[in-house]
Amino acid sequence: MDDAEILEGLKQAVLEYDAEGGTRLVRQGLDRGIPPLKLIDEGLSRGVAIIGEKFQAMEIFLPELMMAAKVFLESMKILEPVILAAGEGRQKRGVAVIGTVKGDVHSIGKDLFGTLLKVAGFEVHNLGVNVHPGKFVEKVEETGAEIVGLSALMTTTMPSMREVIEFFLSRGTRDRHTILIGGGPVTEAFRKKIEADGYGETAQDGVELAIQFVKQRHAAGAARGHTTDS
Ligand code: B12
Repeated sequence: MDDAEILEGLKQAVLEYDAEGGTRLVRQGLDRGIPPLKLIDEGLSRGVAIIGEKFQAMEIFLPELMMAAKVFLESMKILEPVILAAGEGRQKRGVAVIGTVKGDVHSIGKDLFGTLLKVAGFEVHNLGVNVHPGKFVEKVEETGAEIVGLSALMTTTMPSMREVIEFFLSRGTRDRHTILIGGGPVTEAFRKKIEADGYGETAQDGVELAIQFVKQRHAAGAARGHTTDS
């Protein structure tokens, strides 16, 4: 099997709800040296995108959606440690609190974002799914996180992202944190509308934004320190 066949096979494994076949192909792909993110983006994710369309067209229903998710989740059990190994020994870059917003139980993209943040050197506090806005504020205050990552996969739960921002505003701490948002239906226009700091189309885009924002904050902090000293 060549690389293209493995990637196509992964897509098919999701479409056929074949978790065993999926994990076998993931192992084969890793053995061949295919990067884990390529297995996700060009294999598994292509499958779930089609599953989403079929679900919307009512060709399949919730049980199938769950079985397709299982193929992804089982594959991630193998891929996550491999991805994390790439970040071992990296210098700590900052602290992040992430979660899927209230009313939404989709976890896969958010967890991938968390894994990639760890690889980049962030200490990550993953609050899970269906997270009440107050929980984000609580955890951020407890950990001193600079980055807050919010995920929403449904148009109906996107407004919960604004609620989180409002919780920070009501605490008077909005400016101390960088709020990043992402997930299927989220867009840059929506980011502007709710006044979040950054939108990542992919988890990797989000990590790059997080790195950039932390650098800017540190640079601004250093500049302020310099002004006070002189
Ligand atoms: C798998 C799946 C499920 C699984 C989730 C399992 C799990 N543990 O996550 C299960 C079966 C539980 C599920 C349930 C439901 N689902 Co569903 N689900 C999906 C599906 C097929 C794939 C989602 C996925 O995991 N994709 C793969 C990951 C990797 O992609 P991703 O999450 O988008 O993440 C990427 C980026 O968005 C980004 N990202 C994600 N989060 C963040 C955060 C930050 C900060 C950043 C920077 C980036 C980032 O990074 C990732 C890539 O690098 C989607 C279809 C779709 N096209 O999205 C429907 C979909 C999201 N589901 C849908 C629906 C309707 C439901 C249900 C309501 C169904 C029902 N009748 O019960 C329930 C929801 C219940 C609830 N209250 O939440 C609809 C939502 C429609 C809408 N209103 O907008 C979709 C779009 C399907 C459809 N086309 O109709 N679902």
